[in-house]
Amino acid sequence: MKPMKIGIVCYPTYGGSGVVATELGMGLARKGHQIHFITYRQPARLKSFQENVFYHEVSSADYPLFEYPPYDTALTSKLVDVVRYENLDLLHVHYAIPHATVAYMAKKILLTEGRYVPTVTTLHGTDITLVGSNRTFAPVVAFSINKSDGVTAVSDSLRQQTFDFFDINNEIEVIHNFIDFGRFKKVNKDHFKKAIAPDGERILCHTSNFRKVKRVEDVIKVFKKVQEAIPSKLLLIGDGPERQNAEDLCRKLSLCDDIRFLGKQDAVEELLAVSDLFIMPSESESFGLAALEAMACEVPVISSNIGGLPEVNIHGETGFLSDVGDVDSMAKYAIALLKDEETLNAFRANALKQAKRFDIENILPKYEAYYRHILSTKIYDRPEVEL
Ligand code: GMT
Repeated sequence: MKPMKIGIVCYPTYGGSGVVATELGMGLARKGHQIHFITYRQPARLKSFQENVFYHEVSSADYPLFEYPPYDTALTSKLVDVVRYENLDLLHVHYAIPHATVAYMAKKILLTEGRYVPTVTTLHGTDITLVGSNRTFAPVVAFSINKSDGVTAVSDSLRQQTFDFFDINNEIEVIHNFIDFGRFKKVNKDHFKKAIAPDGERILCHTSNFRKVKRVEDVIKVFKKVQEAIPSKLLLIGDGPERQNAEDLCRKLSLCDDIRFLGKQDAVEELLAVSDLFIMPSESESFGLAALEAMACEVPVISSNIGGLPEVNIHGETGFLSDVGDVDSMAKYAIALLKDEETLNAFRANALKQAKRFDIENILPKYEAYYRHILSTKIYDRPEVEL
């Protein structure tokens, strides 16, 4: 089949949506498609040269008159330019705000030149849940979703939430997050394990951007209870607004010797490889990519039961699910797993088996098929053309 030329717009940070967008683009490029990333900074995971991958930086003019640089306008102009000159078949934008809105504007501009570039929007969660608490964005988000040629959500839960929060008259296809087993797999890092846990302590792990929704303090409270029952260490990977509060709590609970704040790490898989248990007590999580990364490295997960987490972490098989904030229950499950090697090993195997369902090799063809489906829609069936 003919390779496609696809423009990808995302937030280029370490966040899950940027990771998914970048890994998706790189995976599609490996399959021969031509991928153009259009972002304000080189995506964190787009490090080295790769065939079929192009990067276009968006820089917004900073005139003294403007209090805020007009990023949306700059991005629109860049999209128009790249679609025109690279002859893109389709734009895939990650996040409704502002990307789907901007893509709509670019589409309308290109239509005045007689060129129709279909847009696909992927919803990742915060664009939907944030608006759940700030209704002023709702008209723009709903409009942008309804005007996308295709919409995907990263979990069944997020799809349902989108219909619940907004007035949506478009279809939403669920295409789950995915994992690259070429990178995320259990490898032998025994020397590393010895350095972190010299007396054979269990190793618990949490990775996030330390936003309030991640409830990092709950991770520490769970760890405190686990440590009272089983000698253990805790690795906290990532950084963000709640880091100071988390450090303060460690000091208050006298846990500083057993908790390591590692900051942002590129090789998360090496830390997961030495971990026995992953803790994700989030109060909002549309999928939980970090949990999937842990499971791919054979690490069972103790998580909250909100959002898309039950689609990833299977209660009593790959780990356990508890209500948000129920640290007693999370600690009880963690101890049950960590105290028994046989049970832990069974859960490790189940975690890997479940992660395999989300292998990038299975998910990439879903995106390809979805793009081809969107591209096959006849021009006169597209509502934009009459507007
Ligand atoms: O979790 C974050 O704070 C980052 C956020 C993002 O927008 O980059 O992640 C969201 O998208 C990921 C990829 O689809 C999902 O796996 C995360 O669950 C989701 N985060 C939330 O819903 C809080």
